[in-house]
Amino acid sequence: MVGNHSADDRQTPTEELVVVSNREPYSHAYADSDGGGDSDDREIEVQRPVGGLTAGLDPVMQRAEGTWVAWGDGEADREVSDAEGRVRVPPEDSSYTLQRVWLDDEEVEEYYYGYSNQVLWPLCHGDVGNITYEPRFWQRYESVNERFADAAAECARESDSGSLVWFQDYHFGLAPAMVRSQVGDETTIAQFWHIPWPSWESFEVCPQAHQLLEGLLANDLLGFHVDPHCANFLECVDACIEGATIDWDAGRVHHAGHETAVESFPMGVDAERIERLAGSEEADDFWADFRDSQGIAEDATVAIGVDRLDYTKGIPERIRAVEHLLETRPEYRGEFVYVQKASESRSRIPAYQQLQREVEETVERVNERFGTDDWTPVVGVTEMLPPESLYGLYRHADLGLVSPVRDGMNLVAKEYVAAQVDNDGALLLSKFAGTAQDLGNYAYAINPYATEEFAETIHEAVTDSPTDRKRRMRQLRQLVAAYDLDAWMDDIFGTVEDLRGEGETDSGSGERDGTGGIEGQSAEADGGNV
Ligand code: GDG
Repeated sequence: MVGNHSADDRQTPTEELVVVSNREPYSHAYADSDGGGDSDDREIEVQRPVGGLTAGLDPVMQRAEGTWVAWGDGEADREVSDAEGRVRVPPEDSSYTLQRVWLDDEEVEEYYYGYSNQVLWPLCHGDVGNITYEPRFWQRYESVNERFADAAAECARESDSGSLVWFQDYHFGLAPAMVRSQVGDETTIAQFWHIPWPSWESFEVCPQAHQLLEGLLANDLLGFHVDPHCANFLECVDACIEGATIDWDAGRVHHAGHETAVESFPMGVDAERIERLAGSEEADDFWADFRDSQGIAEDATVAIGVDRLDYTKGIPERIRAVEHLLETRPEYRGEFVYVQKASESRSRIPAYQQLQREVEETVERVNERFGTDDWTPVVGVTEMLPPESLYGLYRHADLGLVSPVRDGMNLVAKEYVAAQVDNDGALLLSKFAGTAQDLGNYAYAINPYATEEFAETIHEAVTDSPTDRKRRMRQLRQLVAAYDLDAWMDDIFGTVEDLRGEGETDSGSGERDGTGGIEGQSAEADGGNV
């Protein structure tokens, strides 16, 4: 297990690191974005990552001094980039290059809102009913993958010491093979797929199942959050790719003269930072103001849910469980408040508009049914909160309700745990979130569809003895702190290094270029099972 490390023993690839993601780590916007004034004299401000992977990778990129390839979607991005779309970041102390890829409106519509989010997203979450397929989506996905692949391959070719190209997520199902065809075996290609991989029974409905699997098998390392997603992927390769041989135990696929390692790395969060911010004065001040402004009584039992408004997150199911609790256990009326922090997401897509309406209607119904002049059972928050405020909400909420119907991991569950600096919260966690593989033993397990049981589990968590709740929370906090975001990255970089070692032994070359290793202590590539 990798964990509890200091800043000095973190791994940074010494070869050129090229990260490819859809979202960029820094975007540029006009300070007065009301559209007024001449763009020549308008002030430009930099927007930074607020959390999660992008914020976590930024310091790694600063140490590695590599290149980050991403869609330049900021309105002032072109103005600050050179003719090739490059800009040095971070702005105050530049240490790496952000290579922007420009996408026009049609490309965004068809590649991002189309194939990525109306085909692959529902497909991978096993929700085939929400798939909307159009041939133009696929054509655009292919051509945009080509654009990102060209940019990544060019960066890889510029390095004398070999490169590691690291793709993030489902927006790039074809790009690994496109890069491989340009750079050959000298470049290591890895990818992390942040969402689930479905069974073959679900995946085979995809018209491009074969092309996507071929694209991904060009990776040297393909990572998923948890073992069942790796097993599903191997099952799909077995069913669809003729001539591929699979080592099921080791998680290796041999195909077309190339080996791909398929392994799990359960992503973590920056637990130390969350704990620090959750315990800050700003977090307490936000909570006090929030409680006052929402009329939440000081002794109320508060539960929180934090999600993008997405149909995979089980938001209406959760509110219905709260409704059932209030219906069957009247003692909670006037005493229990559920805070739903939901940020708008992908709202150009009809399924997301429909979900938004459903959530609004469900909240309204529960509040009309049970609410009184001085008590609102369900409080909705839609604005994006700064990290201190979000962690303040987590810290002061008695219960964290995390009930996705399907989720690759779900970082909110881990953030809620990291923010429990007094060890006094309780986490209710869906069996269908990847996080359940890590935290399932100590969280209160729920099935989001089983409304009555879900409501009873809320009651159980509230009425359990404080000693039992604290015991569970202490265990959860240890797990979240031990395998944090840095440990996750170390684990991946360590595995890349091990694989390269294996490749060198296999080919008998012994040495590749003398600089192709990774600095720091070697991580144990154990798939991160904590
Ligand atoms: C995908 C996979 C996987 C939300 N509201 C605010 C805010 N957030 C942040 C949370 C959390 C993030 O958004 C949401 O992350 P999740 O992991 O819960 O979900 P997805 O966005 O669907 O992410 C998922 C993840 O990729 C990583 O691999 O876990 O399974 O679906 O970090 O904190 N942050 C701030 N203010 C808000 O109002 N600052």
